[in-house]
Amino acid sequence: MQTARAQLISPELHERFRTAERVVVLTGAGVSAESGVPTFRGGGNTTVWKGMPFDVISSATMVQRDLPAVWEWFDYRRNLLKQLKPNAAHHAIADWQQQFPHLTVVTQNIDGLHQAAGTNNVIELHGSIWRSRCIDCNSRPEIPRDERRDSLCYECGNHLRPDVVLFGEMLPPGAFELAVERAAASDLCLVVGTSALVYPAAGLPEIAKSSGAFVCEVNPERTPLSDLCDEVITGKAGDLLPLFSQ
Ligand code: BV8
Repeated sequence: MQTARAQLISPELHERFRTAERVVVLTGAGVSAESGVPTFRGGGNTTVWKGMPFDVISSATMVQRDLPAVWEWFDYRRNLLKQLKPNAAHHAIADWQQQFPHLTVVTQNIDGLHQAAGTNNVIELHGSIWRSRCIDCNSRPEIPRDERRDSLCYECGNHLRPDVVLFGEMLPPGAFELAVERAAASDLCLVVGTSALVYPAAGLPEIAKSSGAFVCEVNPERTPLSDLCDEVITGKAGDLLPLFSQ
């Protein structure tokens, strides 16, 4: 009787997974879906907050126009996250640190669940919901889980904003460059739970592919990246990722 793994993961991917040295894992909201974190797009709908599509409330323009409204959106999501835990997909990825000499986890997620599962040196392309940033002196205070969030900077007294990358804003200095470097040096690139619509993050698998890496997508739905991939595994990350190391 063929094991579940054998049915879902090709002998070639299994061999690549067994022998890979340099692995890059790019994740999106889908890897946190089984933890209860709402995704942005799913079932054809796009997340709307108080009548605004998420890429409007999560935009640089909105910070200029109405910072309290932006905070209300991120405070709501942070309070949701407080009860949520990493799922089997986050834990599988964390365990891969023991298997691969060079594992780089690049995430678009701001939820901190990879780190909560024990993954080190996560490249947070879009920042973190657990940090604020001063709009003037750029200090980045952590937001304590169980205390009220400060709205003014301790250093200079100016307003704090969420330390996340909003639409129309540059990614954190060096983060994307490091992700590109690792993707270009990788021999296996796993793309997990992303609709691959937001750039420049969605451009990373192509960089890995054009540098010779084997690219595999894990997602219940096809994405604009599926045709580029050497292998597409259709299903939930929490069900599938633990199978890779079996
Ligand atoms: C910038 C933080 C440069 C805030 C986020 C090129 C072409 C077109 C547009 C652009 C381009 N270059 C730049 C742009 C503009 C824009 C962009 O890409 N727009 C898109 C909408 C077209 N990009 C930017 O603005 C970026 N900045 O380019 O700066 C610049 C700046 C100034 C001047 C000159 C140049 C900044 C983008 C970052 C924005 N911030 N997040 C917040 O969280 O609110 S983006 C946010 O949305 C997420 O971080 C993520 O990146 C994206 C959501 O995508 P996913 O994570 O993939 O989630 P989604 O719900 O869409 O999909 C979930 C998937 O999981 C689905 O496929 C589903 O099937 C799957 N799934 C569901 N369940 C499971 C599952 N998979 C596995 N298991 C499951 N159980």
